[in-house]
Amino acid sequence: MIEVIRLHRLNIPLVRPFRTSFGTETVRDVILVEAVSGDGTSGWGECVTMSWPGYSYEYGDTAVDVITSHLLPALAESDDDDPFETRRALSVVRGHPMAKTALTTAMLDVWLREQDRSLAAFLGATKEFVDSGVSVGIPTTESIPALLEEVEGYLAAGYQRIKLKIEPGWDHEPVGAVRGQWPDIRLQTDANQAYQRSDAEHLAGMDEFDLLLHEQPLEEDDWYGHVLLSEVCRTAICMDESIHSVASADSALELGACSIINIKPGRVGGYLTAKEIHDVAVTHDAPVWCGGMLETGIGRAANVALAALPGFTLPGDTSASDRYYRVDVTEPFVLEDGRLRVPTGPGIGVEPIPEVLRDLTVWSTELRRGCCRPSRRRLSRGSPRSAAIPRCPRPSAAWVGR
Ligand code: NPG
Repeated sequence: MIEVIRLHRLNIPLVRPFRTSFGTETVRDVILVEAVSGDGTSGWGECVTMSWPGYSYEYGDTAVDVITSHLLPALAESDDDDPFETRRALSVVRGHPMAKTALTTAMLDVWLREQDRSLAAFLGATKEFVDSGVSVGIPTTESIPALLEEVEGYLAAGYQRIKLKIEPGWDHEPVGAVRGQWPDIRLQTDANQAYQRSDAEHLAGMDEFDLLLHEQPLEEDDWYGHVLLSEVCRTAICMDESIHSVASADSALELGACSIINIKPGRVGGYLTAKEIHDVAVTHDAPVWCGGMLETGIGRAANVALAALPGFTLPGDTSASDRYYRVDVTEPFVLEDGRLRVPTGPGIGVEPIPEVLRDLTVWSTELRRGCCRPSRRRLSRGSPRSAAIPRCPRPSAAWVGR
């Protein structure tokens, strides 16, 4: 049984700013959840929230609040660590899939380690390596030569597919320039909801670049808009932000809103649901691929295990650690012939390097069964977020800060 939950909040500088249509990230504000069982086994999960609600409504502070004030109390009555039961118990909290994923992955990691079983085997992985793609942000200079130079570096490193972030004003020209320079590479775009239905013809103008897909061109709840766009564009439409569940994946494929799905465990509430979405897509004959959220080695390890399932037929945003970080929290993931090796050790197969974890941590807290009030905080470096840590609305529930 899980007796202790620790939250570790880290700030890790990115090797280069990552600009998307919703904002620019220069430092990854990441929360790692550590679950510790009665016999001292630790398991790890990564929370993929950003520090602000740009990609979704969740962000770091809401994740800390939801985990401490709502998710842990929801588990207070349960002494069953079975991952399906844990998911069921947490369903009383609506939404907040990233917070749920972080907590449930840490618990799943403990559960698997205690059975000496890998996450990859548990999910049904069939591959030893997964193909790596890379996501290329909008250059902060908006310079095409800078973009081409960055892409060239990734291709030289062996990446098997290039994804270009686009937005109105940064689309045809950069995409055409990359296609012009490399006529044969696998190339796709990601708009992060930056376009409108009225942009359909404009987007269809990129069909000539022979792209694998356009990812999430329209707002996440514009289902009909995506159906219309799928009819106008020859390029396949892929959904990311719109897909939150097995039902939404099934609906999107059934309605023709998209023909490809980007599966991100953090967006759908965990690895069990991510696997079930994969299974549904397979029944539709729809390819899926594994998205990325600038994960450290903790989240990356679990994503690579998922991407090793047979329906993941397109290269994912499963890049090497050095795409984002000079120093990763775990042993780094490195490209081997444009692929990453699937971890085979128990659980997620990796853990943080203690000194690196210590050096990058800006805040942490520990909760024990007994009450859900996170009473003690440690701030190893200045962090304004400490003030935002919530008071528990249900002080009698069963987790206590130390
Ligand atoms: O390789 O980890 C990665 C990042 C891939 O482009 C990527 N992620 O919209 O898919 C996305 C985007 C993202 C990054 C979204 C950070 C949210 C936060």
